[in-house]
Amino acid sequence: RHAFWETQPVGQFRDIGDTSFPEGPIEPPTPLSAVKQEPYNLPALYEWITCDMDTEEMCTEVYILLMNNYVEDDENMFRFNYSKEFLQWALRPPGYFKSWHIGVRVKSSKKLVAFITGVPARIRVHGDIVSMAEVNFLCVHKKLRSKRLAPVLIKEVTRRIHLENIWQAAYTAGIVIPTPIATCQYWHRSLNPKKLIDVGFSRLGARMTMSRTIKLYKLPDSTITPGFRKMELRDVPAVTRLIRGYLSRFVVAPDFDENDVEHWILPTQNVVDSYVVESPEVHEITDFCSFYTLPSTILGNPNYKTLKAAYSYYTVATKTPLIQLMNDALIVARREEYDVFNALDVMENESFLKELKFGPGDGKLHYYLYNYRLRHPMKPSELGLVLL
Ligand code: NHW
Ligand code: EN5
Repeated sequence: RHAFWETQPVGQFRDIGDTSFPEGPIEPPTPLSAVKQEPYNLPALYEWITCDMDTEEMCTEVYILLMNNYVEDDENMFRFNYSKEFLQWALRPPGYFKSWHIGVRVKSSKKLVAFITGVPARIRVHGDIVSMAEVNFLCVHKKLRSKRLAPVLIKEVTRRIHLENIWQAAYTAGIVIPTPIATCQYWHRSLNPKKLIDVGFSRLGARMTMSRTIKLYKLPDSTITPGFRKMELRDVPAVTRLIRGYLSRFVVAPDFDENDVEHWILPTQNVVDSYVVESPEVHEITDFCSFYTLPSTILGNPNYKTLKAAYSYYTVATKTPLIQLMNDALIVARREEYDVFNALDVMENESFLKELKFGPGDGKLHYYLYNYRLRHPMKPSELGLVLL
């Protein structure tokens, strides 16, 4: 069934429910000298490259490969269109390795036809902080699909991660492979319902007219929570304290320090947006919310080219009711002309989704760990990790 994944140190379907395995690494690390020193073989027409994401040229090549060949929904109506600025942000966090940004070119034409990446992260699983790679942006050009190139890319990124003495990884996918640690549901909150309906992202509900639908999703022009403002550099220590305290409740979550928060949470124009609540009385940061920007290309629509989507990222509410904080996030997203606000049912998100008029999407997101076994699969609400 899974000729490749059955050979890998991941939980196997046949072992589900078997609690005799201990939690933790499936295989021990090997000495670095035992890690293969040469890249895996590619078919003769292709060659490996390490992508220098500092250069505009390389970023543009990667951007174009993904724009034309990355993830689509099940009916091929939309395709993720990560921006160049987003890719630079996602791929160059504190301590990143350039050698983990891997491309495949056609030798003769030098055309980029495949890509895979890792970035380093400390991820806590129950009580253990594990050095991992977050693997993302696996992509093979549409014309080279089903030739078993993906397993070669995965083995090569694994090899280069091992060379940095890292032996575990976390990743997400829309497909089921051996074996998810959690399966999450995508939810969508319409901000621009007319466009969403026009492009086939959503449908007019039963007994609903367009004008009733627009009214249903209408939001106020300004936020409601006193002291709600964009996060600034000076907020990093307070936001780090909030997020560390909050994430400690979940079974799997990143172990963020101030450098990580500065990179991953501090606003970056058109990439990630974060808002804090500064209590007007004592000037203390009591809450924050964040979302990242990931547009999708609308495939084959004569009137619209892109769907502007915000994805809920990390949110911590200690004083403001979570529903009110997220409603303010919706208000700023609408004001900044996002068409839709997406969220997974991770962390405490279930508690606001229905009330704030999110509806379940047709997509699921499965979470995976490489070379780390969990004794029990998790509920989405036990997950404190959002991957891009
Ligand atoms: S998920 C998004 C993945 N990308 C896309 O869906 C883009 C559009 N599709 C494509 O480009 C986020 C191709 O269809 C791809 C597969 C390249 C997906 N994860 O070459 P073959 C991520 O980037 C397995 C894992 O013939 P293809 C996360 C598949 O099950 N495995 O297929 C990435 C089969 O193996 P099996 C996937 O369609 C995490 C084999 O590939 C997969 O031409 C990567 C078939 O290969 C997926 N999304 O190319 C794992 N899709 O055993 C990281 C297919 O079933 C692991 N496959 O026979 C950790 C590594 C680091 C460890 C460090 C210690
Ligand atoms: C992770 N780093 O399927 C990368 N998206 O629901 C891998 N559906 O947008 C992630 N099909 O339901 C891969 N509209 C997994 C995600 C792949 C992309 C994907 C889904 C998630 C999605 C939309 C459009 C469906 C178009 C036809 C959807 C319904 C919205 C509606 C709004 C009003 C209230 C009810 C729901």
